[in-house]
Formats: sequence, structure tokens, C-alpha cells
Amino acid sequence: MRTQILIVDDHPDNVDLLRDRLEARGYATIVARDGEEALRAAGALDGPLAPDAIPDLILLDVMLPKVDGREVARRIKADRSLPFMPIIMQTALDSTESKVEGLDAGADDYITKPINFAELEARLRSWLRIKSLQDEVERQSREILRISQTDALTEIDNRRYLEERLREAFEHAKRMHEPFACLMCDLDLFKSVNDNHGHQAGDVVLKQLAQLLRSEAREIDRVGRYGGEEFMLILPGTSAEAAMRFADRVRNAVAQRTFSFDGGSVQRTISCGVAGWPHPRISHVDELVRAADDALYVAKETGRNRVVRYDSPEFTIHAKTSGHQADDGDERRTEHDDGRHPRPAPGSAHAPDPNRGAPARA
Ligand code: GH3
Ligand code: MG
Ligand code: MG
Repeated sequence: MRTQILIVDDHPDNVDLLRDRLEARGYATIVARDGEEALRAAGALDGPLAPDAIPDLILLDVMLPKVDGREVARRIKADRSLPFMPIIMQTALDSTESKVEGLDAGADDYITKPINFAELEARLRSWLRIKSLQDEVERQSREILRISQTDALTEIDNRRYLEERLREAFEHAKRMHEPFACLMCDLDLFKSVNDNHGHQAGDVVLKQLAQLLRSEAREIDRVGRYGGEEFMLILPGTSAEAAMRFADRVRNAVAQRTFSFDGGSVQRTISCGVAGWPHPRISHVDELVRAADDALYVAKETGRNRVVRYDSPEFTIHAKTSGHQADDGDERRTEHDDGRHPRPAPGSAHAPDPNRGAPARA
């Protein structure tokens, strides 16, 4: 794509001259004849432009109809959503004051009229070099940000980012008095996938499950990997009842799914815990997560491949009999394997039946 220069000038003769010279040097040009057109052409007026419409550099006259050049520079430089666009101000010869004002307003450089084209071209090349370095820095920082928010294996939100989004979304829901739900899902008997097919096969299953969860979720939901084989879904504007229906649909979709990898395939199920706000015992985001996690624990304990809602009658019975309640403190974390889903000793009356969580084969 050719480098695009936005020429902002209200004198037709100047515009023609600049355009001819620049196009002859291989630049593409866009012309704006007043300050308002300039802001629009730079993407600072009516929202974002298509990437190929964004100018690479702006050659800006000071005296302009509607919005003057200094104000144009000020507004473009103040708009954080715009990429770096060098602005070269055209100023009248000997007008130190206008040069100073232009630079203070945010112009990166100036050139005096009448324009010496050799000088203009040298300045263009210099600023375009700086721009390409700046663009690279911006690209890298976007990439670093993305990596810091993404789970490397599944490419969905990682736990840190998920918790950040959860906090934000929950606070927003409380402010707006909108319902809000959180879903915790854990793959059932996933360890056996690794044991029987190898860790790489397990990784593939996790990736495919992540994609499945994302495809079931709406655009406004957030899906992330909370831990090893545990996923969290954030459902803004969703009541606990609606979240239960959604979770059951997801649970069913997973149960119907065959996960394929090099050398084989498996079916697996998930267990889900659902917690919704408003709820009299949930006012902080940590309580919401804890509630969903506790409900997930009950789903595991009552047979897997199930969805359990925090504070449902079923939850209350099982949470009580297992001494596992919303306010039971942290003791369980010391007495069980992973501190999250305590499981009875193998062979005990409550030992998980390995076939119980296995999906019905079609
Ligand atoms: P449950 O139904 O009680 O959840 O049984 P489970 O086997 O799923 O649970 P358990 O906590 O015993 O085992 C979880 C397994 O998940 C063990 C661990 O190796 C595996 N795991 C966690 N993270 C990854 C990962 O990134 N890749 C692979 N392949 N396996 C993982
Ligand atoms: Mg599991
Ligand atoms: Mg787990």
C-alpha cells in the first residue's frame, strides 16, 4: 500500500501543487479543505476509519475555515484511539509565533511557505521513518498485552484477565442493577485422558473444549481458562435461571462431542456450578466465584455431567452433608488433593465411579 499523505489546505492552487508533487514522488494523497474535513479524514470526528483510509502523515495549513490548524492538531494528538500520525504544519515565513503555537498544539514539525520541495521531501522521509518505528512499538505493545491476557494453550482469556473482567463486569452489573451470572465448568475424569492417551492428547481436548465453550457463548460473555481443566464463563445480563439453562445446553453439547486427536478420540463430560446475582449472600465478586465453585463441587459429588446452582435445594442438602457451605472457610483446602474438588478416597462408598461420568455413547 502506498504511503498516504493528508493535505489540509483551503487554497486550491496550493493543493494542486502539493498533490502533483507528492503523487509524482509515489505518495497517495487525500485532500481536506477545512479543519472539519481534516478531522474527519484523520478519523478524529466520526469514529474509526478503515485501516487503509488512515493517513500516514498530515501536511497541515494553519489558517483554515471551520476549525483552525492548531485546533486540528490538538484534537488529533489528543485522540488516543488514533495511531501516530506525524503532523507537519505549513507556516508563513518569519512567523515565529505561529511556529511555536503550532508545535505547542501538537504538530511534530513545520515547514515555511513558500514550500521548498527538496526540504519538504526530506522532512517527509524523516517523519515516515519515525512513524514506522513508532508503529512497530505500538504493534509490539499490543501483542504483549494480548499475550498477557491469553492462555497460551487454549488461546482464550487466562485467569488473570478473566478475574479482571469479572470484577469489572460484576461492578457494572451492580451499578446498573442488572442480573449477572458466573459459571464454573470442570472436565470430568480428565486425568484418564492424559493417562490413557498422553498429555498431548489431553492438550488437544482442552483446546477443543475451549473453542466449543466460546462458540456456545454470546459475544458479550467472556470465556476463560481458570485453571488446568477448569473454565469460567462470565454471563452479563443473565439471571441464575437463564444461566442454568445455558449451562445445561453447554453441558449437553460437550457430552455429544467427540474430541479427536492424533491417534484416537474420546468423549468427555463437564460438571458445572452456577451462581447468579442478585443473591442475598453474594455482594462481592469473590463470593460469587466461591459460590459457583461450591456449586461445581456439588455437581462433582452428585455424579458429574451435571449442572448445580448455588443455593438450590440440592446444593443446600449436599453442601450441608459434606460440611461444604458458602461460609465454611478454607479448611477443606488443606485436607483434599487439589483444595478445590475434594474427592473421597478410592474404594469408599463415595468414590467416583469411573464409568459414571462417561458420556452415553451414541
Ligand atoms: P474430576 O472429574 O474429579 O474433575 O476428575 P479429573 O480427573 O478431571 O480431576 P483431577 O483433578 O484428578 O485431574 C485433573 C487433570 O487435569 C490432571 C492434570 O494433569 C490435567 N491437566 C491440567 N492441566 C492440563 C493441561 O494443560 N494439559 C493436560 N494435558 N492436562 C492437564
Ligand atoms: Mg476434572
Ligand atoms: Mg479440576
